[in-house]
Amino acid sequence: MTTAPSTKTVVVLNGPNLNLLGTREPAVYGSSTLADVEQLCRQACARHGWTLDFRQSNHEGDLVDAIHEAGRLQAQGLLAGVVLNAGAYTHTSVALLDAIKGTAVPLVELHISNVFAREAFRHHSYISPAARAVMCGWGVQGYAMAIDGLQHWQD
Ligand code: CA2
Repeated sequence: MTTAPSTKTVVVLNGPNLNLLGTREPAVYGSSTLADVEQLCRQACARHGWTLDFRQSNHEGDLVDAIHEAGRLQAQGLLAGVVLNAGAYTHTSVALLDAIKGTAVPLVELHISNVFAREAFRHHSYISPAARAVMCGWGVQGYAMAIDGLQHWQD
């Protein structure tokens, strides 16, 4: 007897301070809250029949652990992909770079704002060399666009 395949999961990871979304700096990040972003992601996943695992952490190690978890899903053929907004860790974290390289998860690096139109320290990303795709400047709608884009990487 064959068992029905489990649905694939999209892991959306949000780094430090993104829990403050919608409460400050609306000119840079818009007025949507992180709960609104989760809702957008849930709708996008529903379009593709995928399960959503949506998380935010202010702690670098939690994000590393979440990427390792995604790697285990990937090994079981149950990962559609990872969308990572690492926040300020984008510009500092060799640990996240190593986690992405070490797990080889298909990952979209995402930023709400156009980081290249901002301060010079935001122009460098430790994550980009290990990401399959990089998106910035589309506002929170970028999350849904990134999830839709994962469709192109499925077998
Ligand atoms: O544009 C993005 O999505 C960023 O990843 C956001 C990070 C920033 O450090 C990156 O350079 C670009 C900051 C996230 C903090 O989000 C806040 C939102 C509202 C109020 C305060 C912080």
